[in-house]
Amino acid sequence: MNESRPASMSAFWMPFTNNRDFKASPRLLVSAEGMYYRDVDGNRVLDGTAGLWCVPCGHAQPRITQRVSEMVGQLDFAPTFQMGHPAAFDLAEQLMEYTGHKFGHVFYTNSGSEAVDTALKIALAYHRARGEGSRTRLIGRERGYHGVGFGGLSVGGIGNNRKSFGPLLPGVDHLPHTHNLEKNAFSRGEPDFGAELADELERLVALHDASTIAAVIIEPVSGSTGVLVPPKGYLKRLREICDRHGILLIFDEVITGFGRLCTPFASDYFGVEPDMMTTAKGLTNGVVPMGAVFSRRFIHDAFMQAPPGIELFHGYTYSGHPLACAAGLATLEVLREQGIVENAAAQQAYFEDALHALRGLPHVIDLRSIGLVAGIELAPIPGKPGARAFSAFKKAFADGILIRVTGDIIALSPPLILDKQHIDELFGKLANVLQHLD
Ligand code: PXG
Repeated sequence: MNESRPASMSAFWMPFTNNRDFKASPRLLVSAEGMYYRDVDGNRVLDGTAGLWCVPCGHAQPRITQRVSEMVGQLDFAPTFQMGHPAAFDLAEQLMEYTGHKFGHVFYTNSGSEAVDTALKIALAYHRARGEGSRTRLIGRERGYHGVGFGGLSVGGIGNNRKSFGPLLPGVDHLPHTHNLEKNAFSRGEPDFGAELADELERLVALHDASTIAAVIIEPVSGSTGVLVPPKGYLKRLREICDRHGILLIFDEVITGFGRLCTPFASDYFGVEPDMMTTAKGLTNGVVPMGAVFSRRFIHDAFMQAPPGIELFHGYTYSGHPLACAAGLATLEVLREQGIVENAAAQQAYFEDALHALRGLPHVIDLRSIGLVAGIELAPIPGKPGARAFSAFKKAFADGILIRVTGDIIALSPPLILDKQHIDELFGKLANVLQHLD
């Protein structure tokens, strides 16, 4: 293993990174195991973010590592266009089982962004296949994050992600976001206020007419934009309005899927069933890139009415890559056999209490939590949005904890294998960081 510093950092154009700042004072990780990373100087760093929300079962999980190693020696690559390999079919069946057979089919991608674009394309093609080709409008939500493809960007609602790349897809509209600090600050779980914001969908239906609307896509809990938990009753109302008007409801569960809310999926937590669900990240425990779109049977059925031939002109070279399938199968085994989601549920109250104990520390204007996700909103430094949280991120890393920041919000989403000591370490060190922030 190469644990030395790279000779040059110039060539790698880093994603979503302040490249000049990073390269002036880099943070380099060289190994990982369980709840911890190790950096290039040999320091242990507690992973407060499960990588980028993608390692529910912890790092270097032995079963997953072993299965991927076996597969790479057995079948390094196999096409899935007019060909197949057993693991791709086995994983799909296992995923149907893990989601309680609420879905009938799964389409593989390599990332969350591709899963989102795939789901949007399936929604459009589904309506066309049924003779409702006028349903072309896609509806997202302000502050939503659905990856970085042109489809996901268009339905997404984060200004900085969109502003440099227009024109985006035409015929897109957005629901308002649900964040309301005046009414909902310091909520545990779903906030009380804001279910009626779902009725904005009725307003968009009145404006555009249902016959032009294909789908609504939302994150059940918004992650990247800073942990926005849906108000009580909001998602149920959205589901009802979609049903009333024949609009498909897509849940983007890229971060909420595979246990993050202490239930297998957010749809289980909220008791609301989407028509399609996009996933990635925890699907393979982050070990091999993979995304997947889950679809209810009636959607797939509509495509199977077409004359014989290719039913969906869509797919990726690496859809159902053998290594990703091996990682996915092993991840499901680990989730089931090692009670990973059950452990998350057992730690949840302690985690939530530890979070809310930060109330009163300097700059903290909100604490919010659901499952094993926590959001800590800081008052911005006037005229320098994001600077305070970014400084917290750097101090935290220097103190041995990895946190994520977006704007002036800190997001925590640790691996689900954590125990009380990890929670104490994470929040203890974070409190210290907050106490010493400018
Ligand atoms: N949908 C959602 C809801 C996501 O959170 C994507 C789609 C895109 O997935 P890919 O695999 O294409 O990146 C995401 C990704 C963060 C963070 O720290 C979140 C994501 C990615 C990187 C950082 O909040 N989510």
